[in-house]
Amino acid sequence: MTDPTADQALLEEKRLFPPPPEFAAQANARDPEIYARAESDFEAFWAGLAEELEWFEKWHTTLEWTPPHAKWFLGGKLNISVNCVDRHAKGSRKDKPAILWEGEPGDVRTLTYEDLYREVNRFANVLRGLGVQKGDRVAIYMPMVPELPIALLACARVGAPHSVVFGGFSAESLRERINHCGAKVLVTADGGWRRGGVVPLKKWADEALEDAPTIESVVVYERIGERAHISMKEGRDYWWHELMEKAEPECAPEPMDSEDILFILYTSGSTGKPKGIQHTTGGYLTGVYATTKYVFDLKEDDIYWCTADIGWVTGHSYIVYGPLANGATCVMYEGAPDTPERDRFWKIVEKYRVTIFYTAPTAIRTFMKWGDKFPNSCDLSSLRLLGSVGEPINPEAWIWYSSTIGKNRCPVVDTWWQTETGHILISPLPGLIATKPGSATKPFPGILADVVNDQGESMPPGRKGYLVIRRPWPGMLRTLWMDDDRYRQVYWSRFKTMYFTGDGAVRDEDGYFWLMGRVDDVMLVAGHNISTMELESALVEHPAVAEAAVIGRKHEIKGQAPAAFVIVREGYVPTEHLAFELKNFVAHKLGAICRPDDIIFTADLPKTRSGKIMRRLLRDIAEGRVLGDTTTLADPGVVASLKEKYAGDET
Ligand code: 6R9
Repeated sequence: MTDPTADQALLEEKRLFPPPPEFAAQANARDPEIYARAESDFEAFWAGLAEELEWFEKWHTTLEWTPPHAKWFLGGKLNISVNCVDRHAKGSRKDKPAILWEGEPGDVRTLTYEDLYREVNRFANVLRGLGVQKGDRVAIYMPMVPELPIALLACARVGAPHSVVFGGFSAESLRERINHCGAKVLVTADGGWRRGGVVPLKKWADEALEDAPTIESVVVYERIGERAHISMKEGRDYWWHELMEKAEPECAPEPMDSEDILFILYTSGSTGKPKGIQHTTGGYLTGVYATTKYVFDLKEDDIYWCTADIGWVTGHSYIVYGPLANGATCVMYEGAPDTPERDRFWKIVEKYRVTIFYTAPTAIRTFMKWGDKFPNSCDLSSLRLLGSVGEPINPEAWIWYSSTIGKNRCPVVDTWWQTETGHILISPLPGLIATKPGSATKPFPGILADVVNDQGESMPPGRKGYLVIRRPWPGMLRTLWMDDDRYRQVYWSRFKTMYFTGDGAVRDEDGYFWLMGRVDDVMLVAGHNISTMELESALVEHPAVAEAAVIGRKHEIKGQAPAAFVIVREGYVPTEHLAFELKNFVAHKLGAICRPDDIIFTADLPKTRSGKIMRRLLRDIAEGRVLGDTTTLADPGVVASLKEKYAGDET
């Protein structure tokens, strides 16, 4: 991780985008002093933000740090549903839309804060009626309908940690997660809509429950109706609407300790079973509230849309808790971006006059591939801020996003964070920080991030290392559910008092952070560290390339050799000649050492359902190994066809 030369290409990105003056003038964070203020006393900085929330009882101690365990706002009592719903519904935001929802088939619903209050209270009573008490776990397996955030908030109201399982996961993954957290109740739906078809959630849930002894009851929301063809099990399964009809309209919120668990969310580890990331109440809420306010510059009149699924942490923090804690109006969309047409997202932006739009690089690259005519045919003039999350965004995609979607008017915030971190840790504050395409820029105020070598020593600018966080932050995971040993081992064993992110990074002369992907995504080619991401960035700069995934495959002499899986843009033909040209293109751009040994053209790449390219599988394919676990793949068929290709027409 200490090769000084490998990262020059990224660091040569010199384009600088200062905050547009009219944006800067109105930004929530417009005083650069915010950084120095937070740095001089980070505990006081976070405490000041926590004070903007509603507490039943104030904390007596801001932070207790006994590495690797942190506690924030000790002694404080609050309820998150009160912060996200009651205080708006009981005040001036009563009639303000909280959720503007659009189903894939085109049906729409608007829930004001008062509506949300009513639904959350009722469902909280439903949960209590099913015997759910503070501390009991509730598993949630739902499509993107308003009842999903309602269920989360109702769990928070009664103090039951929720564990959301993404609706695209299999029965087996659902069962594994239910059993691991010992959930008492499952909330699901008869199905969801995806590209015009029905996602059979209840059917999969039934399969999962064949061997899930802790589940006592199942609540089923009716989204599909007849076409779902589901069966209800007497004494176990209840219809959402029937229980809601009978439920009392008011439910007293459980006074939660700051450190009581809010949720458990499973995330895949590089080895072994998924990890149950455990988040608590006071610190998490403070972190998501503050980052939403300052990174997304959220204002009273904004129409905010985060396109993630609530099954992922991005949806937890930036569809549900962060925006609602700020009293925002959020757009929520159920389905696919190309149903019925490839302009669906832009149609939604136009229709609801979305002002803040937050999506992932993989989506951005897909939109690029589809071509400009789709966004160009819609009125995107309402947009004022764009966000990106999930993986490093290559400069090409960043520029496309900024120009084609943002019309060079909107700041782009590239936000780095993890399920574990709970909220954004590295990102520009859009009114203060000049952005550079491909860089997440600077740590959020109060966050002390660093790039270190194996010995934990800070690396000078231009030298690659591991991204670590040197001091605790409010929304950090507290441990792994039922596995504190693994928590210590995964995050705190490499560097004892610094949080190990598992990501590689490099800082430039201006102190900007450039994320290099997971450290296991770094190739060692003839002794040189080369980031797969750097090669990918280079490849997508070629006009013929829509998307590229690069891995290091075993090589007798060089140790590892770069192999590139490439999707060509519409209008280009994948030929041997093009493969040759691409190899030269990369060699020319990054140096001969980076020249890919293999170019494999493909129509698609294996991605997790959250859109991350599964490089581990690509490595297995390139090295001819038996494929490991593919259960988290969005489309397992992609792997089979790639395997065939690699063996067949390697170029
Ligand atoms: C929020 C989320 C976390 C991993 C993280 C990193 C990658 C996320 C990124 C980014 C570069 C960004 N990642 N955002 N890399 N720039 N803006 O995605 O959480 O699913 O837990 O993934 O995603 O590698 O370590 P999660």
